[in-house]
Amino acid sequence: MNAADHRRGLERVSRRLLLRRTLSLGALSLLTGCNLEDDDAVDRVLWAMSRWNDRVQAALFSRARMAPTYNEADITDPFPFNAYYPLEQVRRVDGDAWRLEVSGLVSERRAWTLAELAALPQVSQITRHICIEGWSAIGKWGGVPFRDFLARIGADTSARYIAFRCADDYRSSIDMATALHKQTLLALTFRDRPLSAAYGFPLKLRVPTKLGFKNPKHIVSIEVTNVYPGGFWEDYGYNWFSGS
Ligand SMILES: Nc1nc2c(c(=O)[nH]1)N[C@H]1C(S)=C(S)[C@@H](COP(=O)(O)O)O[C@H]1N2
Ligand SMILES: [Mo]
Repeated sequence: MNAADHRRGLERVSRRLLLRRTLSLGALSLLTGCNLEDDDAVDRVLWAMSRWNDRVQAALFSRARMAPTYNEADITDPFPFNAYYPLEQVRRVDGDAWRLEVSGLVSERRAWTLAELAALPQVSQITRHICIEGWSAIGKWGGVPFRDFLARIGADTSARYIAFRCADDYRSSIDMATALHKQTLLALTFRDRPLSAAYGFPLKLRVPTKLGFKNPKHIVSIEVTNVYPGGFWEDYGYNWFSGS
């Protein structure tokens, strides 16, 4: 994966924007009810995602709306790797030295070790990861429900954003409603084993209600903030909300 490929995906979406300027409310059902195996349907979802502004999308977002879940037999094997660099350049994070920094609008600003995170109550779920480039894959991620973690650090849940920084200098950010969504996980495992380096060891955010680029891997810091944080692809012009 490189910047040029991502640019092409973005250009394709904007071309569609020029071709079809009206969006029926029926497109809303595409966001939740479409067959994601169907490339055209996925394209329409991507197009719809880019069409709406973040405010409208946030208003439509329902904390109660769940992303579909799947069975063990549905898991895509091998699961695809993607990053803004090739597989050979994946960061090898030292799990013992690694710390998760927590800052911003929280009552407990301190660093967490991997062992401390692993000691928190864990859940797992099998969901579909959808990349803006037009592929999707089903995976099983386990970890700490992000809303439980936010409660533990005493996050101000009236704040607007959560910003993530990663060991490979990737960045992303999500809205508070998505952060509090039941299926949003601070993931430590993939298929019941610690995340491998390629999939984001030691920690990634798994957000099944958002596109793949809003699932940061190799997280090193979390900040709760009211200042719009943007992100790596967000700053290139990818729609910030990019979800359902
Ligand atoms: N740290 C980091 N996280 C990242 C990326 C990245 O380049 N660096 N790429 C994003 C994109 S575009 C996708 S599709 C997914 C790919 O995750 P995977 O390798 O587990 O399939 O990671 C997302 N999170
Ligand atoms: Mo992606």
